[in-house]
Amino acid sequence: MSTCGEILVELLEAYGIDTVFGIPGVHTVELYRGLPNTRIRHVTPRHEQGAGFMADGHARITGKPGVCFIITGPGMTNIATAMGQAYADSIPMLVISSVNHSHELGLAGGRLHELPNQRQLMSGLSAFSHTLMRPDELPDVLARAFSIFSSARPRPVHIEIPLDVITAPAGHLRRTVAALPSRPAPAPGAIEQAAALLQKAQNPVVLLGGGCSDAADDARALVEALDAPTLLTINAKGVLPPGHPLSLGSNQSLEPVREMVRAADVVLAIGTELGETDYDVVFDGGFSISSPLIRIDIDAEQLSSNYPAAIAILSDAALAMAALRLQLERNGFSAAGQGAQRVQDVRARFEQDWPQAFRAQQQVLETIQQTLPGVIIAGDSTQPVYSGNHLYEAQAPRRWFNSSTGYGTLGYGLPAAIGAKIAAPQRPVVALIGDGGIQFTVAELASAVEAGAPVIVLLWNNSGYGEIKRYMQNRDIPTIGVDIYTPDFLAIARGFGCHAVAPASFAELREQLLLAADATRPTLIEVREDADFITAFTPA
Ligand SMILES: Cc1ncc(C[n+]2csc(CCOP(=O)(O)OP(=O)(O)O)c2C)c(N)n1
Repeated sequence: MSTCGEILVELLEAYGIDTVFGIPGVHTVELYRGLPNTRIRHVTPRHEQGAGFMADGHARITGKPGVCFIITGPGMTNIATAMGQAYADSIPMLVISSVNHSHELGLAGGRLHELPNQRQLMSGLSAFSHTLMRPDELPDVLARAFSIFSSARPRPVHIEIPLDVITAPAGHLRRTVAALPSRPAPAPGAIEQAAALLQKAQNPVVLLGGGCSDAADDARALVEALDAPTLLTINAKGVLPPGHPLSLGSNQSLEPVREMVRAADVVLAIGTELGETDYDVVFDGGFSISSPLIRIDIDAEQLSSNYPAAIAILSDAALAMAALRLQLERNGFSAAGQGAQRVQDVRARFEQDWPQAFRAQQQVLETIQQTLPGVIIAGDSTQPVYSGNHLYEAQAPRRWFNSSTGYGTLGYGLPAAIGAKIAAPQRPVVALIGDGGIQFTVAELASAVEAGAPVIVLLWNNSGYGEIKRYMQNRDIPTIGVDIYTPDFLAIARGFGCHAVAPASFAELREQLLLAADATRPTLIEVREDADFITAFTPA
């Protein structure tokens, strides 16, 4: 008779899961018994944090949950950081772990991998964490998880299975997927109120967040109907196409943009938590909204956090934006036609003040985008990522994401890029990462080679924690702990079985990118901040 572990993988396949990231251990081997009976691919990272980041990168491309198989205890504490990043960025992730025998839970018996209360630890990092006490709970708990993934704000879900339950007979369980709820539609009255407010506005502003990633057409149609200057969070990059006349990019932290938001007579925020890492990357508390705020969000709690809403609409972003546009049309509304001009005026003011350091980094990013059309860039928390967050315009949603948002961890960029490449093998995928960040998860180069995921690692090497050093210098703090020893990354990458190059010009960078995009192995391209072709952009 099939065990609970075997039925679990059958059910995951039935829910459309095609990839699982995990490092097996004696506590999870029974999750693997049934895998060959499915078409699910197993990818082995070198650390559970890598598993979580890969699952996150995979989910950001597919929109489906990234799934991990993780051992009790150390496996779970290792993946906690990745769950924190996914939680903060609203990424669907399903973490299935083992836990000690059901009769041992909470007894502190000193069992292998035992944590005092693993579920309690994980419940702070997930939509919910459930201990499966009987195989019969399995279909319902999976239905709960996939209901969240399909129709609520996406978050990680953790399901832990005691060792005796993984092996318990479960052949009697139903193998079909549950009927999943559809996403909530907006209340008609709230849409009428919002339309009435927007129609009266002379200076509206629209703020689009990652919740609009799958609603680019509706978003574009709505902001054009409103003729409103529009800001995109970093996870919303690409919701408006590059060069769109109403787009102010992700520049919410720049003073001319903030002035414009303060001067707005109505602000419409959709699928955005209005959080610090998008609206206040300078950490000075300077972003504010003084006009009536209309919020649209799939998460009821979010509608009343950070900024109170005058009109709060609980809804899927696409459904609400389509309804709002229809209502404006019905009301015979046509916009004043000042939007593009307002955008141009504000852009002219902030573009003249770009920091000098942005120029070389912009050149690197433009070289990548022009050389590799359709590229996905998964970034870490490094200087060219910060400048790209301002400058880079993604061709489409889900093409630019990084860990400088939300939780803000280091070590994300490389494994997230591997997950993205596994999800979209036909696209070039670049990990944009610094010499500090890569040392957190560099061993995942081995996983990429093994998985046949030829990612391109663009390593920004400034021999230290550059951004933190700058931060210390600006505050007259001695620069302790930031000039770290950096190894020979080219030798390390080759040791892992990757190609490794250090271009000496932008022409060479282009050539290497093209070769890397066609390669069957990963390529590490090291760009040193002090290389001549980079410093050529810095004034003497
Ligand atoms: C897990 C974790 N530890 C520490 C930090 C603090 N931190 C943020 S950026 C940064 C510097 C990273 O250096 P590097 O990857 O070389 O990028 P650079 O700033 O030099 O461009 C540090 C230490 C963090 N964000 N996450």
